[in-house]
Parts: sequence; C-alpha cells; structure tokens
Amino acid sequence: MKVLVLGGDGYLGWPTAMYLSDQGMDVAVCDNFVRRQYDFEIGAESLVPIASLQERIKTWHEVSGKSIKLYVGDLVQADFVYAMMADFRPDAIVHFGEQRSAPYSMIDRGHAVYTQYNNVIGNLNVIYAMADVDPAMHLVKLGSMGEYGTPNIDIEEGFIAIEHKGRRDVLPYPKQPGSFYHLSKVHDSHNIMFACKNFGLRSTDLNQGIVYGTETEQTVRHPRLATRLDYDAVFGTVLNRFCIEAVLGHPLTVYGQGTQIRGILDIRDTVRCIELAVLNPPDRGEYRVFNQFTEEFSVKAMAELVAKTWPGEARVEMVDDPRTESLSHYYQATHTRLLELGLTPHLLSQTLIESLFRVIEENKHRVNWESIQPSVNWRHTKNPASHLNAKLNGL
Ligand code: NAD
Ligand code: USQ
Repeated sequence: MKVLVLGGDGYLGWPTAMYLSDQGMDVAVCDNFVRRQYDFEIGAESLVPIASLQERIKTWHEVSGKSIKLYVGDLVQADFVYAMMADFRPDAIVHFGEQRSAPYSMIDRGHAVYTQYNNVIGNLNVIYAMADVDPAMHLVKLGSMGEYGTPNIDIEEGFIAIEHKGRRDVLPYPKQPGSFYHLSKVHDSHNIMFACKNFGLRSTDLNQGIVYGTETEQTVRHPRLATRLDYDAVFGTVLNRFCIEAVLGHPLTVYGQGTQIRGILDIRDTVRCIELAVLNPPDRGEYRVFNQFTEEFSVKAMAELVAKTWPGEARVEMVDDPRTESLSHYYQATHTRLLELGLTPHLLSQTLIESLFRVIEENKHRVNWESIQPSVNWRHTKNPASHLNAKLNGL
C-alpha cells in the first residue's frame, strides 16, 4: 500500500510516517518546513532537538532498511501538489500539513488570514489533485474535536439524527469552534464532504483530541528519529506543557479554573488510528467522521495528575484565561468507531507521564523560560507577536 503523509516533518507526521513504513507500507512524506519557520518567528524551539527531515529519512533507512520518499513543497502551490500526486500515486493520503495552533491563529488579522489561507487552500488543492489524478485515492484528513465546541448535548461522530417539524434527517453535527484555527478545520470538513459527494472521492475526517507524549516504538530507535516536543504558549499543548512545567519547577498554568473538559490521546494511539483508517477505507463517494481520542479530562484534573505523579515539588496555578472558551460545560463525546476497528488505547498512565518526565529531564537545559507565559489574548485584535505577520506571504 502506498501512503503519502502531508506535513511529514511535524510532531505527528514524522512518527506516523515511520510507523506506517514499519508496517510494510510504501511511504512518502511532504513538507514545506513552515513549522520550523514559526519557531524562528515566535522565538521558541522544540525542547527535544530534532534532526532535519533529510537526516531523519537517512537515519530511518540505516536503522530499519526501509526508504521514505521526500517531496519538499507547499500545499498551497497547486502545480506542486498535482505533480507530487501524479508522481507518487498513493492509495491513501494522510493530511497533517496545516497550521495547527489555535493561539497562533488568534495573534492578529494576519495570522488568522494566514491560517485559513494555508489550511483551506492547501486542502482544496489536495482534493482537486485527487479528483484529477485518481479519485479512488483515500484522503485521511486530520480534523479536531474542537470543531464541535462544547454544546449542551452529547457530541456524535460527525452526524446527528434530527427530527424537525415532523420530518427526520441525519445531518452534519453542528460546529461551534473556538478559534480561527479550529474554524479552518470546519471549513475543510465541509469542503471534503462536498467533494466526496460531487467528485465521488472517499475520505475519513479524524476529529482528533489533544495529543500527548513524544515517544513511539520508532522514535526511540535513534536520537535523530525523535519528534518535536513543544512547550511554548503558542504551540505547546496542555499536557505536554504541564509535564514540562512540573519538571522545571514552574507553576502549572491552568487557564481559568481549569473546569474546561477536553478529549486526549497518547501519540502511540494517533499512529495506530491512522493505520486503522488507512487499512479500512470508506466506499467511493463516502465521507465519514471518526472522533479520535481515548479519554476525557478537565484541565484541572490533568494538572493535578501531573503534579501528583512528578516526584518533586509541583504547584498548580490558576491564571487568567487568555481564551474565550466555556469554562463550565457539559461534555460527553462518542468515540466508538476506532475502537470498533480494533484500537486498544494507551491510557494516561503513570508510565507515559514518567516517559515524558524522563525525556524532559534530559533536555531541560534547552528551555526558554520566556516562551512559557501565555502571550496571545483571544480578545485582542493585536498581540505582541503581531509585528511579525508581514513575513507571512504578505497576506
Ligand atoms: P505540526 O505543526 O507539528 O506539523 C504540521 C506540519 O505540516 C509541519 O511540519 C508543517 O511544516 C507542515 N505544513 C504546514 N503547512 C504546510 C503547507 N502549506 N505545505 C506543506 N507542509 C505544511 O502539527 P502536528 O501537531 O503534527 O499536527 C498535525 C495535524 O494534526 C494538524 O492538522 C493538526 O491540526 C492535527 N491535530 C493535532 C493535534 C495535536 O495535539 N498536536 C491534535 C488534534 C489534531
Ligand atoms: N490550557 C491551559 N493551560 C495551558 C495550555 C492550555 O489551561 O498552559 C487549556 C486551554 O485553555 C484549553 C485546553 O487547555 O482549554 C487545551 O489547549 P491546548 O493548547 O492544549 O489545545 P488546543 O488549543 O485545543 O489545540 C490542540 C492542538 C490542535 C488540535 C486540538 C485538538 O494544538 O492542533 O486541533 O488540540 S482539540 O482540543 O480537541 O480541538
């Protein structure tokens, strides 16, 4: 099976590419390295040093004997996307290649426009290239649980049965996302659903929760195979940040009272979920949605668990929430479809946190303390990083 991983230099794309290669699939990766540019822009860096993508691919070949093909280019460039698809002709495309930070998209107008342009146009180019090169290809698209927001009813997997004025239908689940980044995922979902109907494409939209962890069976085989671990307030996600804050002796930065609830999953389950989606494609013309998370926690419960597990001193601090999000809300989200396909989840256990603690201990000398404090306020149309937006394609 041939699989093209878009965004293959990223936190999840690189471990997924190696994992699929290890399962015997013929893998190619594509990236334009813009994620490394965001680091230069905001003055942050992965806590774990990461090799260049070329070095990673070379090391993977040395370690496993398997090859991964590389396409360097930008998904918003249609010619590049068409040429890559026609050259590799994948059976499945795993699309991780988007700007994925909610805070980054809320810095100011320029970053909101950049995020939606990069994500929505890149995704449209992929859809059109599939339709023209080979509509039988399967698009496995990374969406987000945040597309749904926090409604006061159970969240279903993509669709909801509605009865209205005596008539019934099954309709896309209402979307109430909480950032211009999350909105870009909603726009992608709508575009993909329409393309499946219109061009007879097939797609799995994976509404993924927040991923934690850094080690997979493949990343640990050599230091040059490591994936990135972000902790800064723009790209660091909540559990990874809490673990790093605990090891550094920094208070664990719970936004608001920490009563907001989120779905989470281990990085090892991300790669397995992708494999399950790829191995079990939908029919031609079918658009399906899987909710990809394994457990639900309040942010406060995550902080308390990290603080309790870290053997040293750890203090949880409630800080003003820089976001506009519901802090007290109902949360019950269905997530059975990947379990039905055979996912056996890794739960947020001591083992994982301890593995994260070890990796962080080894790299803590690399920390940039300044990047930890929240720096993007949702209510401001201009945040301190605003002056940098001119560099982003002039948008
Ligand atoms: P990441 O930023 O580490 O990786 C994304 C990669 O895509 C980067 O290497 C970047 O350079 C590349 N990219 C971005 N725009 C591109 C373009 N126009 N052309 C080519 N390459 C481009 O992000 P990640 O954490 O690995 O997330 C991957 C995907 O999974 C994203 O779509 C994200 O929304 C989704 N997701 C992530 C999480 C999480 O917790 N990390 C949770 C849910 C969903
Ligand atoms: N939070 C804190 N303290 C922190 C950081 C975050 O309390 O130091 C809180 C936030 O207020 C939020 C929650 O933790 O309520 C999650 O924040 P996050 O930054 O970990 O996650 P989010 O912005 O939602 O985005 C991340 C990924 C994104 C993915 C999404 C999945 O960056 O790519 O789509 O998780 S989901 O949350 O399910 O939409």
